[in-house]
Amino acid sequence: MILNASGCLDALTAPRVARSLDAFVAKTITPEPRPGNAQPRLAESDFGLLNSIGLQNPGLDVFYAEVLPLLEELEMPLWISVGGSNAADYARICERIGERDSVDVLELNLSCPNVDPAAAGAAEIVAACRAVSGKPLYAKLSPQLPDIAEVATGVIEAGASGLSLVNSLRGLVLDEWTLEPRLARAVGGYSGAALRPVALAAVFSCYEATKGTVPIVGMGGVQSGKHALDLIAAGASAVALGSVLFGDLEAPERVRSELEEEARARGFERPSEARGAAHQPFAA
Ligand code: RRO
Repeated sequence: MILNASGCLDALTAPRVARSLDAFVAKTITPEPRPGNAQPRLAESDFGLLNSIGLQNPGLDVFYAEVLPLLEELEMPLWISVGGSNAADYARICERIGERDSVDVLELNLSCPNVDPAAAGAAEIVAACRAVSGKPLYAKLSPQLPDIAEVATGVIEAGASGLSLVNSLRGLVLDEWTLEPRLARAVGGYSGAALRPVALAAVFSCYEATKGTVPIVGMGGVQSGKHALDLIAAGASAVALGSVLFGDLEAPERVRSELEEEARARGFERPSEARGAAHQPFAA
């Protein structure tokens, strides 16, 4: 299964790529509109991209009335990314958006690097959302958690159905001559090729901690079918493409066919058969 990472495609570009994705993941929404952070918000860096969008979004009401109907026209499974500053914010969005049949999954963004962290703990947010919605809930976690596997098992116990691993890393890029930060807010979310080993390690340890019992969307620097296969071997059941989409809208199609070839070349009939191949078998 190949998805886009939240925030890397908007409702207007989506129709150009939608057919090559198994589901469309929308940019994170919050209860109230947010203008986002000051410009500049994007800077290229070695091996990746730094962003400081700052959760820019039209807010729940406008999303529900104007953006969701556009996404529904894609006639494909929709994953809606949910944000907020406390558990009640997340639950409010899950309750409202969760009513729609077109919405397959609510992805709880517990890891935006560009806004102040949620005051509530991850498990508390998941439990509040579980209480108001029967939809699958995926917890999107930060690669900077001191022990991501511990948080992963906590959110699963609190009612999450799956994990999205990982969000961007905090990074900084300085102007070559002025030595000032290239982003208005200085530090931003760093994604791209350099995130690959970090994402692999997170998927690997969360798969191990959950004994392969929950679905995991792996993401971080995927640019080829081999990168996707690595994440699947580490434990991902699906792979999402992020920054690669900014430069290459053909990437999902290409990665899908490369992934099938790379899996076959290693004796797997389907990529899904390679899930967990990087692990020793679990003790019975
Ligand atoms: O909007 C952003 O600045 C942002 C978000 Br919500 C996120 O989850 N990850 C990211 O790198 N940027």
